Amino acid sequence: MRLYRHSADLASDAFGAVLAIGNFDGVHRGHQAVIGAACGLAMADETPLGVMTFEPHPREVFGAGSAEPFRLTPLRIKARLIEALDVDFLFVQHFDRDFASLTAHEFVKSVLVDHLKVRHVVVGYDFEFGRGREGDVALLQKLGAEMGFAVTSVQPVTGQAGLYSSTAVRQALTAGRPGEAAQLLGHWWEIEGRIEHGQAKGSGLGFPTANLKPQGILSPASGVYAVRAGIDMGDATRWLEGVANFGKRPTVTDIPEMVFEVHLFDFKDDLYGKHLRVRLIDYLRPERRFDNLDALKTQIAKDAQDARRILSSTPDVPSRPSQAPSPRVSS
Ligand code: RBF
Ligand code: MG
Repeated sequence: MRLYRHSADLASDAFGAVLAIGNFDGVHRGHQAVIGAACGLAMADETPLGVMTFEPHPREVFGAGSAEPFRLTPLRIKARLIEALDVDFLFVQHFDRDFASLTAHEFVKSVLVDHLKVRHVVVGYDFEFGRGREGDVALLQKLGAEMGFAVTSVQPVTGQAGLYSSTAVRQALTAGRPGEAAQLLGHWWEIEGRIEHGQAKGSGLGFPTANLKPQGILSPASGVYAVRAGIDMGDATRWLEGVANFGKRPTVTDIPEMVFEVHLFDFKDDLYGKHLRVRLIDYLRPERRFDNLDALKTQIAKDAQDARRILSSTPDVPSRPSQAPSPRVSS
């Protein structure tokens, strides 16, 4: 998959594509239905398959500073998930107030038609675009008819766990239900980052940890998780199992910022400076203040046992909701 960040860089391999457009935060099963519909059309037409997304997330531009981070997937993870859907190129449209001030008509004419020369655009049923979000699917269809490209919209996709939506995924994660989040997403939710120097206290407890501070993304429920962690080496990423605490470790020193402390089973090497991907598999318990370190140590040993047991019976890929619907598509 090629990644384009500036329309000036677009090469001929991106022209005339079937293009799926959206924020695709999380790349959940609903997003996968949109990109999957585009994939089917691109194969039938023997044209390239492209995805257009916006960075930063429009809500980060307009909600500036006020709200807690809500992002499920920073660009790096989003791009990795989109690449796995056999997409030929990802066009990352820089989203700022200038871009947001384009009218719906201007966006379609200058970006989709003049720069990308799109053949076919695929969007979700609730797609909105242009200044003040004035444009919707009906307007996109009208402009497509005028300017010579086809438009397909994908109807909402509902599974047993409800409508697939980024909001539902966020709610599951902040409530400590990572398994439900994974069912909605179609993949385990991951946080990632560079391993920071921790205090060596974890080793003293008998449970050395690799520490990472997720930045600019949603905070899941604080507490203890069964995890699978990948030492990021692209396709050769090495996956290990472990147990992690997300919190401020009140038993030891209350630290101001939440930190993810990951203890990997049967692993001794130093991970400092390495890039770690951490998949939240199951939630074990809330973080607590213990009377002494011995009590904490006993609890962590029990957490590790619980996590090993859960992980040994949890598949690598989250199970599909039992009533897997197929998306309705309309042109
Ligand atoms: N610290 C706490 O103060 N309360 C906890 O409930 C707690 N649970 C933890 C569970 C696990 C699996 C791990 C790896 C750590 C936990 N910690 C907890 C953090 C612990 O205090 C910390 O790893 C060491 O102090 C080293 O920084
Ligand atoms: Mg949506």
